[in-house]
Amino acid sequence: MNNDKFEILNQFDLKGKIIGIGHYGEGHINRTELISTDNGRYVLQKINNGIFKDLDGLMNNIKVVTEHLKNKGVETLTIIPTKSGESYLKGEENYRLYKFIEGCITFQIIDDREVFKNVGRAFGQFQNQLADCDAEKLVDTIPNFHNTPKRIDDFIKAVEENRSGRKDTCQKEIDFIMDRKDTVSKVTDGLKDGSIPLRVTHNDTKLNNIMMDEKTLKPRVIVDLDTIMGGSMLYDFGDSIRFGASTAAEDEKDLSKVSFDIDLFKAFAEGFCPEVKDSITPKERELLPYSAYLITLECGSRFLADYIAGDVYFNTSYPEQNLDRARTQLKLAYEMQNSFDEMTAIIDEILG
Ligand code: ADP
Ligand code: GN1
Ligand code: MG
Repeated sequence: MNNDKFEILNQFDLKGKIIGIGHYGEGHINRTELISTDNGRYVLQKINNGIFKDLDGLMNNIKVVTEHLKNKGVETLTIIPTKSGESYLKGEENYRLYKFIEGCITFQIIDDREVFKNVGRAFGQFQNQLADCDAEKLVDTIPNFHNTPKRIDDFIKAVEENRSGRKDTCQKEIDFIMDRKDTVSKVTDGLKDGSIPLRVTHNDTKLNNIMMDEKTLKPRVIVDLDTIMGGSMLYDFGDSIRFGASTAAEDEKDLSKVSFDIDLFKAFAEGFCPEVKDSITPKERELLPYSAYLITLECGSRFLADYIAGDVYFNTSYPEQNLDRARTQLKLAYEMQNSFDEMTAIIDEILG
């Protein structure tokens, strides 16, 4: 049954006899499998080459970043090379193998503010650990990844093309985004005028991309390094809030359960802000609350665009999942937009 997998695994420098292969994790992009052997566990990923166009560049980014982190004594992903010494297996399908990080769990949802504060601290520290990583060595694995005005243009195109024919089932959601299309350029403007520095950022800081120690529930390893590239600190802050400061799962169908939890926002900011207080610019600080709204609206528009395009980008497990995801994001964005003053007061309280 798994003969193909055995053939793939056989090409990696993997120790031990394979005793189990099973689907793993909740990622939306790659296909991830847990490989058990009689000599340790591994994670095999089919890298999504529809989305990532420059796999040599992408794997080189991961090598640069993981070596940078290891040199600082920071626990990170370990790439298991192929038998011929490559960082991934090239072909029509492309695979990579990581050591499995043992003793950890990830959360899809969180309600413990102490735990989330620690996540904020970990992402703030991650930012500092990468501050002296040379951005010139990194390629843009997805150009314009968080260029929100461009994302909105792409969304408008998807609506116009209406490839799935589903446009009429989500007119309310389309209108919500269209009403806000002129609110999305503050970060790209700041990057252009220099008030927001380009940093090496993770760009996909959702809660299930940070491995938490299963006993202490403290953050241990930040994973999913595919989108590490030049970006803004605000992307990382905003994306963490988008996913972690929600009271419900990203694809919750019952919107009455979904809301923006300002206490969780505060908890994350209490962890994150003190870590970056020496490097944050006034503009970045001013836009922390806005970044939560921006990245949430951006993500909502990406989910809705994908729903309308026929589920071609994000992994889905049922037909309406991208629409459900879009709806939670739009509700959160709405609530965040109404909480700017409260969020700003919290940031002021923390940073003085
Ligand atoms: P995707 O890009 O599809 O989100 P990820 O690289 O984030 O793929 O992997 C999916 C999930 O698998 C992660 O959210 C994490 O929970 C788990 N995971 C990834 N790498 C490892 C690893 N080396 N050890 C243990 N778990 C991992
Ligand atoms: C994807 O890869 P994953 O599942 O950690 C996506 C993010 C989105 C997120 C929404 C490369 O993250 O940008 O914010 O889904 N990653 C990519 O849950 O597009
Ligand atoms: Mg992931």
